[in-house]
Amino acid sequence: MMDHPVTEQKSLRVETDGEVGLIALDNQPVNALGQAVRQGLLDAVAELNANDAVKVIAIYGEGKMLSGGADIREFGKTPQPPGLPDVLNGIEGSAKPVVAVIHGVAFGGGLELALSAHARVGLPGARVGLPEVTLGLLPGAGGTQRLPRLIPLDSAIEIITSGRHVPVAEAVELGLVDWLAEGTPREAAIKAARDVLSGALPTRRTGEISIKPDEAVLNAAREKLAKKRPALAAPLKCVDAIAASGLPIAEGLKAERRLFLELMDSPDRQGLIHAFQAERMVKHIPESAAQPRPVESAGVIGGGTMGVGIATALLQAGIPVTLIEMDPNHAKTAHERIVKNLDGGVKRGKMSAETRDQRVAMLTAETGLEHLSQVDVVIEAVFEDMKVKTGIFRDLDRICKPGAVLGTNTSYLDVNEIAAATSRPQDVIGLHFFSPAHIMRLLEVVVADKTAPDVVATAFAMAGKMKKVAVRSGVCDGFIGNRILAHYRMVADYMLLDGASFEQIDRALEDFGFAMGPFAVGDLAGLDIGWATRKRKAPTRPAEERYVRIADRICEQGWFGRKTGRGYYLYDDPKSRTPNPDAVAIVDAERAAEGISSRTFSDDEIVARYMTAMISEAARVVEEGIAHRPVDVDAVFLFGYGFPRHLGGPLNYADRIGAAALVERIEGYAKEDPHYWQVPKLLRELAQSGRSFADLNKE
Ligand code: T1G
Repeated sequence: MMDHPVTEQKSLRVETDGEVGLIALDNQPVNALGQAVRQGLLDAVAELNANDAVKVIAIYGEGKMLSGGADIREFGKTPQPPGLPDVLNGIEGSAKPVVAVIHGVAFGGGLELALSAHARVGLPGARVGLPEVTLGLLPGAGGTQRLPRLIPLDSAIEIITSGRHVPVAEAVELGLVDWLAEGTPREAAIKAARDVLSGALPTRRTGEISIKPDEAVLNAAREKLAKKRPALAAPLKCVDAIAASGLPIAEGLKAERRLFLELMDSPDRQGLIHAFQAERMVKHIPESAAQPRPVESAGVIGGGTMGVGIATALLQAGIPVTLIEMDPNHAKTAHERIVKNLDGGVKRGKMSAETRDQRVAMLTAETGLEHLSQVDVVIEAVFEDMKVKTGIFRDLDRICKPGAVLGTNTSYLDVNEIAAATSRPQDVIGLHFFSPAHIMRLLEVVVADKTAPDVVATAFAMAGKMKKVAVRSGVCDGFIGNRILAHYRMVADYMLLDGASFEQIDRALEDFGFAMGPFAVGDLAGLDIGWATRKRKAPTRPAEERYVRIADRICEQGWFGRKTGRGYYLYDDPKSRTPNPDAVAIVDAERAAEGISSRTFSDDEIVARYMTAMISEAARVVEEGIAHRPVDVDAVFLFGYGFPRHLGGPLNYADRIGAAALVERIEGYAKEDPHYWQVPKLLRELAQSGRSFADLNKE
């Protein structure tokens, strides 16, 4: 029952209920702790402390969660007082006891808010975490000082340096949350406040607890983090901040603030936050307003690696699947492989055993397309051959119910041509999954000329259910990712032919931040894939294009990489990566055949040429409207190609070099090869106007 609605404002509500003062955050969708919320909290705590009727204060969140933390959109801008540390110190310093209710999530500043309260209760299913390190930061509002005061040091270090989400039950076990409550957040807040008054719920100011962090534990953490690649600054600074929790709280908070501000200025913070925002910005597309069609059931055609992966991903999202294969044996094998994938999810703790059983029961593997007559979505994942695909789509046109979405998983074929094989091109769309499709998050949604807006919206809604990062792409050879990949792979081959070893090129790019260099990636994926693409493109390859035959020569030996035990490298010992001497000999022979006298490349030059090729083709992809914005290209490479997350994606990284410098670089390279190295129109425009790719994201 509400006694007095005292102050009501957009982002926070204060009321009293007898002796209980209630503060409700209400800044949807994530109760981000923006300026209005911070000011509201400070005023509310003061107001309730001045209200003699109030004996205890409880803070909770409206909507889905307590709070998702500081407002990320404020970063990099002039800080608006009051700062969050001051607000939280005000809560901890409250003369009257303060209890916080955690429901949904309490992440970053949201958890720090709870830590500054004098007690905490959690609702079932809640999660807590300090993910600042994943944004290139550290908990900057007391998290590094208060968490080690409440839970064991090694747990505090692990939670802060990993940024992982901690289930509320574990948080209770650790002593981070006092106990599990029930009811709505408001009910739990009133109950917890009353428990404080009765003495059932003990309270204490976290900052008044004194601890002596064990140096050996801190140093062990530092050693472990120093070995990580790429070596980012944030995790180590987290440990330095935690080390200061042995000081009195006011001094420890000063140390934390200094370290936080150092990270706030770092390029890693800019890149990681751009990556965080990219994952969300790409959901906003021209077709966002269209109403998605329901997806209650799906059909997958083809039980190969892709079909099995896609079917697994659909089942993981709770979407029943009918998988069609050519004959009962293939259907059975596909069924077994999908079940094995689901069992893997249980083993990795991603899925409970009962969920796994439910999902297996949602899988049917059949022969005959007529089984797909009632499904809402079909995803074709058969051999990459236009004749085969158009034949299947003609059959689907006859069999599937009106309004069924007809998707193709082709990785480069013309979706317009596939759509034209049906009488319903508006229902046809490209759904390019990345292998393994039940693990890789990227999904390129390829919009053909006649694809209906609600079909695009359906693809994005389905991708959301599958926890995929869907990126809208136009129709071209290779869509966004593979089209750009072809370019920087070609430049890597040019450098190989001109004198850099494939080992040096791989290492240079791994030192830059890629998990694997291009030649190692080729060996992993299978060199025959690129070989098939090059053969397909051969008839239309311009005569003046420089062509490197090294990869073809390696493939002609049947060396396709890991799957054949050798490619650029030897794989007798799966742990090592030894250059294949026969591949080195092929490189030497090709240089000799081309009359090339090898030159040396510095690692910096290797990275510069490789990245300039990636950026140039990415600029063309944006210029042609194949990608909706630069950030869409960034998302493709962050979520599908292992681009270093702290660099934020190819075009975010391009802004660090600057368009003018990139134009200059390309003009320099063009002196050696004017056909390949041409300045993209968009890049020249940005250079001339002084604008950036980031500016284009805002348009
Ligand atoms: N600030 C501003 N906007 C945010 C936000 C935040 N912290 N979190 C999410 N949004 C936006 C998001 O961009 C999207 O916008 C919408 O809210 C819904 O998000 C001092 C410095 C909380 C688990 O790192 O993990 O605190 O696309 O789609 O799936 O120490 O958002 O609709 O325009 O993700 O329900 C630390 C980040 C900040 C948490 C909700 N906090 N957020 O997931 O919704 S740094 C984080 C999340 C900090 C202090 C430090 C998730 C979520 P739009 P969504 P969701």
